[in-house]
Amino acid sequence: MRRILVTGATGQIGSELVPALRKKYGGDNVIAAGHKRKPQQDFIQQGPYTTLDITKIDSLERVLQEYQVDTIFHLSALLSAVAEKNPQAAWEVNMGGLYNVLEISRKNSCAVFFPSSIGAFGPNTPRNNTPQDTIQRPNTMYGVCKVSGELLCNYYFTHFGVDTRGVRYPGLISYKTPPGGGTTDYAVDIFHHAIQEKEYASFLDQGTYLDMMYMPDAIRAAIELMEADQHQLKHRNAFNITAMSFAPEELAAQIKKYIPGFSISYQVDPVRQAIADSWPRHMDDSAARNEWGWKPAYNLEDMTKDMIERLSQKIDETL
Ligand code: AKB
Repeated sequence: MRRILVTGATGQIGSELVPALRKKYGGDNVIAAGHKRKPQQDFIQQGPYTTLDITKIDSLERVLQEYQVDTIFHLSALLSAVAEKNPQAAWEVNMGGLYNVLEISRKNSCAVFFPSSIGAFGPNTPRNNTPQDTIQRPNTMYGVCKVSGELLCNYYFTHFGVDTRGVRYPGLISYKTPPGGGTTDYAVDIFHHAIQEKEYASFLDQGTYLDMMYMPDAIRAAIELMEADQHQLKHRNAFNITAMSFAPEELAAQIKKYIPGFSISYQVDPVRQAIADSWPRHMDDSAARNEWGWKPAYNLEDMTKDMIERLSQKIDETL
């Protein structure tokens, strides 16, 4: 039986990971920890909720002791575009927070899930079919934190036996939470604008291919990796995983099938475009497929259909 702490529980991944973990392991066994963002009602109704400042190790220690945690899904982080605006804060939260989680896990024998990202790669990395093991020289603070985080997690596994595991997430698409300061967020933003205004000005240019994934696959990946037989894992931090790769105009064409009057234009943001241009276009995720059976369920067509149905319903409910 696991007792799980999810940090960053009110964020993009946490909002959907917490309910999925509670369904699998029981509501009382999953402690959702947020910081500033107000929790949704179900977080409070369906299991324990607490506030936590991840940069303060005492705060983490208190939660661990109170709930007798043995597994941490550590999701608190500033995303790429926000991190570029405030690199000092990004280092403090993204690296300082991870260091605290690993130290506490070393002392309390906890397993740790750490989400890395396509941001852990840089302009010198092969952009097509990006290998699992390849050059990683990111030029963003977000990427520096992600690649350092991967190395630190591996260090805690090899030196202290902490059961650390992670994936390199591509851009994640979901209807539950609004976009939160990432470079791949155009692929979420576009759906909100398409449904409400029938037009969207993309901050990434035509032809900008990036790996993407629908949130149900991302949630399943985290849970399946943490459940995988450790003897099958040759890698740990972190596995390339992807579900689809597309450019803004290809996503727009899919959306047009459901919203025929929709149109896309381009108002390129140079900061986010430069970040996107330093990331892979399409990763090779065969290590994840071979070592723990990773397989995405949603492609571009399935994801677009589901997003439009569910987001339209959500928007209707709030009107
Ligand atoms: C971002 O765009 O910052 C994130 C990521 C790819 O890690 N969605």
